[in-house]
Amino acid sequence: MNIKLLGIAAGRGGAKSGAEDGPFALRQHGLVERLAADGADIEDLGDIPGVYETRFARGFPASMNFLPNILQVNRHTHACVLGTRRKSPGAFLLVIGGDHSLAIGVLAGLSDSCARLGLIWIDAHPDFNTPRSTPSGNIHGMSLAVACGLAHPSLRGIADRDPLVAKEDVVLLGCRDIDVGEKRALESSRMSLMMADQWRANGITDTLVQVARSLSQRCDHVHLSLDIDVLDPRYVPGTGTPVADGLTPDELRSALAALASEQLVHSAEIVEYNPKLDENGRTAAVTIDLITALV
Ligand SMILES: [Mn+2]
Repeated sequence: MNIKLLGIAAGRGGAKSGAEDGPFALRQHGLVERLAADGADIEDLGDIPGVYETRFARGFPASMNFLPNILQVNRHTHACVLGTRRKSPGAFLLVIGGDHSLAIGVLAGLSDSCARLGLIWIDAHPDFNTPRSTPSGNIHGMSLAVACGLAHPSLRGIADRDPLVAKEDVVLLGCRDIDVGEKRALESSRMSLMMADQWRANGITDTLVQVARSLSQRCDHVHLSLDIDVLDPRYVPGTGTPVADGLTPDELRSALAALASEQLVHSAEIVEYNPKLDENGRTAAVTIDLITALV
């Protein structure tokens, strides 16, 4: 498979620092060599820098921490993703993060380069807050809302398209921690959502393959956004917002391998690996295993 690997060192979307070092750390742990050893034809596009400031920007709403920084990263990401898609439409775009705010720029670039985007969002959190509903002001908890045309106009102005994806073309899987405002917004949007326990009861692999098949029937590009906190923190201590009772690496790895064997997704991002919080590279090893299964 022809893979374009793009690191996005986004680190201002969450409360804890360290996610910006994720792409560098995954490369240090041998990600590129591992993919090449599996026979992938891989071009490493390098990293987009993700942290431009050291302090909270003044003059911006407290409900959107580091907004100028995050806008800059996502504008850069949008241009890079759009350019890569136009130059190499047949290649698999593999994005490594970085915190989940980077999804805004990735989805902006994908949306501007396809006719109809499909999105599978695998995450312990739906990231469906708006500046009005957010309890923390952290933009990594708003990325999906932005993509669906909610949230602040500035975050929605990056792509030509708004919303970046139609709500009926989004499926959320693996959620375990939903804020009150998110719950209300998800219900009124009639978003398709499966909590982690439901997903397991319905079969992790079968469900994921069915979801991807149905999206690929109506969308010309299907993207997977994978937040590693969907896994149980016992296996991935190196992530900023852990939630108990998650999936095991084996469950997710099998499901991703099934997706890959049918080539049902055309791009993916794997986010929220934080090397500062990792224990002896355990989380990096699991993350690299998942990425390898996916491509
Ligand atoms: Mn997330």
